[in-house]
Amino acid sequence: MTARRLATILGAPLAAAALLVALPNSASAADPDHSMQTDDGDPGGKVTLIERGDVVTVTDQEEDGWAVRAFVYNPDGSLRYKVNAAGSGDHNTKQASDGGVYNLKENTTYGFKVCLVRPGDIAYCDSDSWRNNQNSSDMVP
Ligand SMILES: [Ca+2]
Ligand SMILES: [Ca+2]
Repeated sequence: MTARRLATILGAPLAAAALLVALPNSASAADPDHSMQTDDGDPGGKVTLIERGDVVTVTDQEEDGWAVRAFVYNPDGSLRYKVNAAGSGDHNTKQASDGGVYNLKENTTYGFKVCLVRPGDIAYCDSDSWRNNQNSSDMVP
């Protein structure tokens, strides 16, 4: 079915949404298990976790003068690592295959926080606790 015919049937906005869904996701083959955005009204930042492979991705979603920083906290509340992205569409990924702190323990709950940052300023943070459950294809035990 062509986009034009879809548009006729569904109305243009629905057809556009359907086409977006149909397009392959170039950033990652897997949908994240967890996702949250910064707390500004039109969220400029996002962090996602794919449990398999401990894939943590921080994305700067807007060219708004703010960069984005994600924090990962150990179960005892101490900071495990942080990762930045700066510039519209820029993203940065850490995962188990990077080794060290980036290899999250399986069946363990970590704290995640995502904020907008600019020199001397950090704001619009959102935080959550996400459990890392899947270890079947982690590169490092
Ligand atoms: Ca930005
Ligand atoms: Ca792991």
